Amino acid sequence: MALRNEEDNLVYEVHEIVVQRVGHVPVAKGDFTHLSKKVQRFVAHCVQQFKPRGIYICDGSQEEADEIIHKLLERGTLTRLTKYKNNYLCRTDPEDVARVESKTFICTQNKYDTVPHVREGVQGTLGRWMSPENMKKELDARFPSCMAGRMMYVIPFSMGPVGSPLSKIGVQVTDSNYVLLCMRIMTRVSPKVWEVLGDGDFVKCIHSMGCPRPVQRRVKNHWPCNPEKVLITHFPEERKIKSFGSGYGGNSLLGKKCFALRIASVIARDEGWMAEHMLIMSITTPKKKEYFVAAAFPSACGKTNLAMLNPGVPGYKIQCVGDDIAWMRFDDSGVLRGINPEAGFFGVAPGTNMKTNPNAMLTFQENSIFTNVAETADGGYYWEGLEDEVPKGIGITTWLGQPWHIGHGGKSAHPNSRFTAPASQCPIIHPKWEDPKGVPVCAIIFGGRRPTGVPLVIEAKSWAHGVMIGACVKSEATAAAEHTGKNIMHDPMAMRPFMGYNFGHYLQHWLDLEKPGRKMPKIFHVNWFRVDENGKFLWPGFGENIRVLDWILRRCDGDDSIWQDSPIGLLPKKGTINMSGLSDVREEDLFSLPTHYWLDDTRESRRFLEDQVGSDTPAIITQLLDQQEAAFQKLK
Ligand code: GTP
Ligand code: SPV
Ligand code: MN
Repeated sequence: MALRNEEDNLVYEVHEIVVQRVGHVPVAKGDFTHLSKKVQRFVAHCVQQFKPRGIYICDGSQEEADEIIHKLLERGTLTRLTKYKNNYLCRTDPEDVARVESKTFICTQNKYDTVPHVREGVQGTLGRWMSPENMKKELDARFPSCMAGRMMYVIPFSMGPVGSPLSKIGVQVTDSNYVLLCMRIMTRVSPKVWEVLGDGDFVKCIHSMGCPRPVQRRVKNHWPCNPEKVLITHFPEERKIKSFGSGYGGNSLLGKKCFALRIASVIARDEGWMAEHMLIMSITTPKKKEYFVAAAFPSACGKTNLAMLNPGVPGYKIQCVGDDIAWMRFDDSGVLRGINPEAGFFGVAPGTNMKTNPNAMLTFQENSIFTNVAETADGGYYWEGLEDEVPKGIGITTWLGQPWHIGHGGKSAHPNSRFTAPASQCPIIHPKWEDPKGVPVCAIIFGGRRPTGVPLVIEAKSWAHGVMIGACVKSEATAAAEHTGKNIMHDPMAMRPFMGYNFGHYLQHWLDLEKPGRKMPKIFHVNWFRVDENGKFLWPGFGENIRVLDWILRRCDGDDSIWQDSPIGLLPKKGTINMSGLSDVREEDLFSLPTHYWLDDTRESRRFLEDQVGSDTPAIITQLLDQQEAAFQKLK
């Protein structure tokens, strides 16, 4: 049918289009019939259960992003940061600002597939298990009709380069368009994913803010969520994730911690590889030799900063492969090769500035989303650490929307406020960061925030000893998740919140990776956070960490003149870490091993493993701790 005006010119051509429907629910965008049968079944099941008002099948295009951003600006969920190109500020409901570990569960038929046999009477901290039957009750109290009145977005995404043999595919449904925008940055969202998937299996990712219309609670900051009913649950056997009530990063961007660590660690165990909470970086030395290292630090302990380090010593070149998650496997020639399964950075904002991390700053000048940071009167972002990088005296609005200025008490940005930025925009992103084969990893570095006792760097004496060191990783608690516990917390392998299966089995999996013919990476432990008697950091950190990396790489090259033995591992011989140009570094204090501290620490770590991993602890780990204790006993 054609509509004509008086002069008989064609005004509109009107086509008869049939709106696709799944049940009664219209498909607002995309072609449902083009999805594989498995995806159709998954989506149809979600529609039936969650009762959205429409289905929006995402294609990852820029037009799609523009449309969603426009909608969110209009609604007030996003504010344009006019100082930059295509940068946005988002303020969440103040009750939804971090991962919620106490509401994060793994469901398997057998409890001990998920959690270790803890000592009797002990509350386990390495993973939370719930039986599928009990979980079903919890889910039934949340998910039916949870998307009423809202659009359901269907997001096809690849963790790792689309089509790479090391990559895995997920499909996320969500009723949050903020989550969609962040997933587009953090993962690879594209129709090519459907092609690569064919009729294959995918990780089923289900996310709802848990706030159907008409809303039952007062919505703050245009951020409908449901803090009382948050639940993040994983079914590793079915490769399925269900997350309810929160829109915050690790709770809602399901490709990240839920898939790339918890589900993937189970797949990795089954297939003989590793899914780890690690950065991957390349270091080219003044001699022009390139090395790749991976490093595991607990949340908010310095991975992003190390991955993008700006060297304090001339002659080194750093390139970034990934800042949070590494998937690694030994290739046919016995070399450990790693990829970064993500496509973006979800980085801690406070502390980031042109001195500490210029490469991160340059990454998020455009196409980025800032969550729970403060805003300057000239349309810029602001957080603690940017004091010297904004116009003097500028007016600031806090993350809670209050007027504020530098020197005012309290914090302007939430301590766990974050930037979400495309990795491709990082000025030092490695040319091989998307290489499907991955990069060869020669060293694995553990670390944490250890204010006392722990030296700047330690080298493990063997692979098994390195696994023990990893199992004993501890750190001061940070704002990355809600915490009720002690100040120094165990975070073995920096994986405590992200374990997908029994931690004892996980340690055994690590030990079993050592096989004849494999070039096992050397394992190290670093600590940038030791403080003096006044609580001041003993080590300048950030760009100066290159000095420690340099020592580590010389050890990887087999330099035997730079180490000395100690009960906890190999330490640098005095004078073998380049300290030139650094004033007032108290080397003695940085490297001291107080006997009483270490006797206590060793016993405490063994006790932790006995309590928390119990009979699932591999015997070699306990033996190594016994040896360590005996060595310190002799020194007493
Ligand atoms: P997640 O994204 O939560 O996994 O954190 P992360 O491990 O990537 O930590 P990130 O690099 O974002 O650093 C967290 C905080 O530690 C920031 O406030 C940094 O400024 C601070 N930090 C990082 N590296 C150093 C360092 O070498 N020395 C000191 N003193 N602080 C550091
Ligand atoms: C972490 O806590 O380690 C993070 C942030 O990287 S989140 O994605 O929220 O888990
Ligand atoms: Mn992290």
